Amino acid sequence: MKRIFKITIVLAITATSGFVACSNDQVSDPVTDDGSDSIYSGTASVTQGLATTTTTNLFASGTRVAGLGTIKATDDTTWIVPAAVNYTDNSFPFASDLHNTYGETYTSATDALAALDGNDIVEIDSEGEVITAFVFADNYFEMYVNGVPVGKDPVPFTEFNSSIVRFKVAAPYTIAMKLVDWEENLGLGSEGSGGSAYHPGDGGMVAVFKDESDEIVAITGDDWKAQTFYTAPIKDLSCPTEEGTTRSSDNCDTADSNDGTSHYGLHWEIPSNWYEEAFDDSTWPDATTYTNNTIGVNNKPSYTNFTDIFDDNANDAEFIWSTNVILDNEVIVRYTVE
Ligand SMILES: [Ca+2]
Ligand SMILES: [Ca+2]
Ligand SMILES: [Ca+2]
Ligand SMILES: [Ca+2]
Repeated sequence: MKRIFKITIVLAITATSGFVACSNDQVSDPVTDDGSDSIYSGTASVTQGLATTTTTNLFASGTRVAGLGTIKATDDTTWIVPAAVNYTDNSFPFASDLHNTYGETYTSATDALAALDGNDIVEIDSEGEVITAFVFADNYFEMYVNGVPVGKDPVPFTEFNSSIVRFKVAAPYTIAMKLVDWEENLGLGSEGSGGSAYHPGDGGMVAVFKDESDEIVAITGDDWKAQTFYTAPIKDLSCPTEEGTTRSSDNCDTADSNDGTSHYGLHWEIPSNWYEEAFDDSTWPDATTYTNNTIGVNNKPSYTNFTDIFDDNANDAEFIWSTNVILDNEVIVRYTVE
């Protein structure tokens, strides 16, 4: 009787294990650092480890290396990291400098504007008004208005810079920006910092839009929309959560690491018409705001020279990003000026 009983137990365990393994195969279950199985439950494509470098450095004179790479996910999709950008596309105009240590470094917005001859103004509506945007992004932005490229950041990674973008448009109009928190360890969402080779850097973007009368017509804040499309590093695939369209990594560890080579990345496909006026962003999460201290701009002249713009007493623009300013590395924000 005992012997038969034992055989029965063994068969039961085998059957159970077989069922679990079959289930795991269907979700391409990777293995976490500690070797334990971890089933990812979200909607992203999951990558693990370092990407293959495709562009060594977009901006050779920059302090940190601004590379691009590709990486294949467990579902066989391939992703460009940290983001597909138009940096080398000559038809996408560069923004003008407010403060750029590789270009012009103005001490006031007035001086920066005085240096412009008008050729920088992108015309969207011939009957429109010239709008001037002041932008500081950690680290990189591409801006569209009504689907028209109006300005891209001349410095993809570091040093930190700030920019002016001017365009002629009639209200209402929609501002759409691709924002990238750049990375040194491509696909891993991290960079060297403070003795750690795998420090997850942070993002953040602030912008102020003024009309021809120098009146503010728009500022960044929580009335913008923000969605993340690339989140890394993820150390444990059980930490990300999703609720509605919100892709949260608030439960995930952001600590530095000395070995991030096995960390994961989460990638979501960007809608092809994300920059168009007609794109429906109504279901996207609202932007999350961050303080100057959180972003760490108080020692950066590209910010502090222009606090009369970025920290206007009566109408203070706030840094925005998606819900995780550290782990979300490619974010799209949108706002319609009525
Ligand atoms: Ca930049
Ligand atoms: Ca980051
Ligand atoms: Ca950054
Ligand atoms: Ca501010």
